[in-house]
Amino acid sequence: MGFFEKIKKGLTKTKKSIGSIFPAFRAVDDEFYDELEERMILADIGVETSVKAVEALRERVKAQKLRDEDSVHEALRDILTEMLEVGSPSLNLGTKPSVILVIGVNGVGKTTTIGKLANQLSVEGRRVLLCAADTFRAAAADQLEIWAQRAGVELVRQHEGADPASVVFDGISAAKARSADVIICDTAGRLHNKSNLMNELGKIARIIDRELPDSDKEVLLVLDGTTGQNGLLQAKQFKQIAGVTGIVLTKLDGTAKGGIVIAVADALQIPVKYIGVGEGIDDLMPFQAREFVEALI
Ligand SMILES: Nc1nc2c(ncn2[C@@H]2O[C@H](COP(=O)(O)OP(=O)(O)OP(=O)(O)O)[C@@H](O)[C@H]2O)c(=O)[nH]1
Ligand SMILES: [Mg+2]
Repeated sequence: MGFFEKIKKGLTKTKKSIGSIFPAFRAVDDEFYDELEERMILADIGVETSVKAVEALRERVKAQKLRDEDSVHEALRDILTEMLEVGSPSLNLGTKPSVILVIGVNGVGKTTTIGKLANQLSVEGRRVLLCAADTFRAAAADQLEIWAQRAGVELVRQHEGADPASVVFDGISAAKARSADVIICDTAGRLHNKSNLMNELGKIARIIDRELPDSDKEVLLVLDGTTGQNGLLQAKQFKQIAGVTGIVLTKLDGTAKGGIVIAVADALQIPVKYIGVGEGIDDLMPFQAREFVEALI
């Protein structure tokens, strides 16, 4: 199944609850704009971004004298696509090794995403090494190890409760010794409290910078697509401490309404790089803005 079909299938919840984001068309009047804005907010696009998009549409309709349904629909697609195109959607992994640090609150799908991503990169011919820097939960490294086996990639781990930064240090040393291409670090989503978590991530980021000053680095923030506007709040907090370079939005196969993708990209000006569309190893897709918008509206 291609990107478009997968997304279209996943976003049936939106279709069921609000029909289409694009209201029944009579004329482009205030009533139309109000209804459109309301539907966008219901689809999780968020108040701020919805207001902004509708404002942009008003201007474009006026400037280009658009009147018929098709051209207004098309203009809206263009505007939403532009809002999603806030940076490169692909990973910057030019150096050997390069690093991907994966962060996010607990349960959003970090470890699963790492498994899927490791598999994709490995299939592309890169030597991947996973680093189990979530030492908080007993089973976390075991779970990552299962994914490493599935994807056929290497893993570096320590005992439960070990210092996560020291696991990352080990991972980097191993990657250098074995000339791995990409190191992917899993991290804990929950520690005893939030400031602990943020301190820990800061420490890991500093170790990576110190040990690999010239390497390409990606910091991927994983967000659960079904948590709606709460995801936006999380993203704002993580952006402050970890210099996020890309978003992975998971669980778009389930009850997600999808609009959160646009809200996050627009509010944070961080590109969405991948979306998770299931629990299987192949259920991670590189994000395509235009096709996403077409499936959404
Ligand atoms: N349907 C669906 N489920 C997903 C997706 N991604 C992850 N999951 C499921 O979400 C649950 C949590 O995933 P994990 O990868 O363990 O999440 P995590 O962020 O590593 O969680 P912690 O390690 O506890 O912080 C698992 O049951 C996954 O199978 C997705 O794209 N779609
Ligand atoms: Mg995990």
